[in-house]
Amino acid sequence: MSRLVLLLGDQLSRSISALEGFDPARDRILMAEVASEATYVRHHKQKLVMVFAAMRHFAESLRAEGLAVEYWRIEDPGNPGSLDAALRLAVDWHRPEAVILTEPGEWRVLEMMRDWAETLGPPVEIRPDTRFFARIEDFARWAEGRKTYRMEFFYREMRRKTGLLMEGEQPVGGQWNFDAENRKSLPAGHHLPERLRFPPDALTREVMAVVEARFGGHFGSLDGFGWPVTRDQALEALDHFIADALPWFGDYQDAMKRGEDFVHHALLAPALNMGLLLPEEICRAAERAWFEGRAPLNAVEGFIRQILGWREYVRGLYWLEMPGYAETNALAAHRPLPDFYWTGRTDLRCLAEVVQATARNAYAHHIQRLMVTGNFALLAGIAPKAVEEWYLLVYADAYEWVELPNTHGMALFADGGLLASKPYAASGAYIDRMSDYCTGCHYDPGVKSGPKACPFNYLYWNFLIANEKRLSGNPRMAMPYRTLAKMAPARKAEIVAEANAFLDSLPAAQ
Ligand code: FAD
Ligand code: DLZ
Ligand code: SF4
Repeated sequence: MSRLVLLLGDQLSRSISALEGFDPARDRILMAEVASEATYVRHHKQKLVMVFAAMRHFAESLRAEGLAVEYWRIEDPGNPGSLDAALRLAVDWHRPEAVILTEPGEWRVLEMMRDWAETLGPPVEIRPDTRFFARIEDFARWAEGRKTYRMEFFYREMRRKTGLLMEGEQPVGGQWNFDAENRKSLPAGHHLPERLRFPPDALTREVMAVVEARFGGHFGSLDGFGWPVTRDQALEALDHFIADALPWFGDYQDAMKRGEDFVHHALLAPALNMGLLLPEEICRAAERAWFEGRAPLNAVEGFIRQILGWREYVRGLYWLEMPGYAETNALAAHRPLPDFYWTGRTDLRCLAEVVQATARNAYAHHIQRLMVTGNFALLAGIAPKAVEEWYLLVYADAYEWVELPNTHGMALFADGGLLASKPYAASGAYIDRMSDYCTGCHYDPGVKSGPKACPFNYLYWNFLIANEKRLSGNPRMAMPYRTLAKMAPARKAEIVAEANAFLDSLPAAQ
């Protein structure tokens, strides 16, 4: 039987389920760079280069193994323009007896696949994506009967299931979670590691030229592009992280510093989400570093929790709750996205730093995403759809299964608390404590009102006032609401007026 296997741009793993049982004598692989995937949101130019260059390198490696790969480059004359058109064309040409797919990372693509199953002609087999620790059904089983889902409990199940950092039934070190040790700000003079960048080879340079020519108006810059685009590079990036950054990952996980875009973060999510690395090999490498005394437990546990816990948890939640999940707007947030999310031009220094770093690298680390751009969007009441489009578009690691729960649930609380037990809302004091952004900012994090007041301060209290009915019953919000209750009505009115004047003065994105 001859089969046609479609591999998507984030399915670049040799062990992908769609390639199981592949018969080189009869079967064929289809890969297609298409405008519809490049523009359904106008991805950062570095993400486009990363995806297309990695797809081309992966196709080369499959061909080197002797597998038949039909490949559409984006600039090829007659490029079909969409995955749907590419697949229908290939089915017409080759008349395969079956089409084999691995389930995708986005609901909209799953719908496309389900349509193919009904309308394409040959039987279509959609296989589970076995690259994750938990199957979609495993998460659904865990979630069944629970009113809310909490990552910490899911994570413990995953530790037990995988044996990662376990001694029999007990967590190593006697604790599941060492987060209390992981909230340090960067001390002056702390040495940060030089990060590995991969100078683009000829193939990647060719892709860069094509992307600049065709998608030059997309967000971000290609200068200094250095993301891994092959498995070998991704493995090198993993080794480098484990040796040079992991030991301090825990301590400074939440720290932010001007001009330091990466701190001790892994920078592995783009390669991981495309399939160049597998989550299991990353976690085992980190675990080994602890066993061999090369990294402390607070760092290794904290890091493994991000992948074994958060990454698996948000995926499970996405597939359990979609498509309705994307439609909720629990805090009735409707403001447009301010223009500075695209330009980085704002006198709020923290936001300028993070947006400019995002344009430079297609990357910002978790606390920058959550507590700077995310926190601002939450406090300012920006419409979830606009914020979600921004996050899906600007980061090299963004695919909806992971971007949406993080943005909709964690940053914006738009799911009403399904993912997080309380909104991650914070005033300027948090940003001041965790970064050096406030030094030299036009505003002062210690000032509460007036022209020098940090906008995060009055936006924070305005957020609590605006959402009092929705949030004051949340036990984890009891403390700020007790403080608010003691506030004089005139002071509250002043906060609301100041916040609205500030928000109304922000130019909306075009
Ligand atoms: P590190 O901080 O070094 O963490 C190690 C790994 O853990 C990451 O590579 C990633 O695979 C995993 N991880 C860490 N936190 C999370 C998390 N909250 N959810 C899922 N995986 C996690 N991550 C994405 O992969 N794609 C996204 O589109 C994305 N969008 C986000 C949007 C918002 C608003 C927020 C707050 C977070 C988002 N994250 C996203 C999670 C996290 O910020 C990134 O995974 C991380 O910054 C990637 O950089 P790193 O590889 O250096 O990660
Ligand atoms: C992200 C992306 C981009 C930019 N381009 C392509 C492409 O041209 N062809 C392709 O097969 N995949 C691409 N991808 C990845 C898909 O968008 C991804 O498979 C879906 O978002 C599902 O996760
Ligand atoms: Fe951001 Fe406020 Fe600090 Fe300025 S003072 S950097 S706006 S937190």
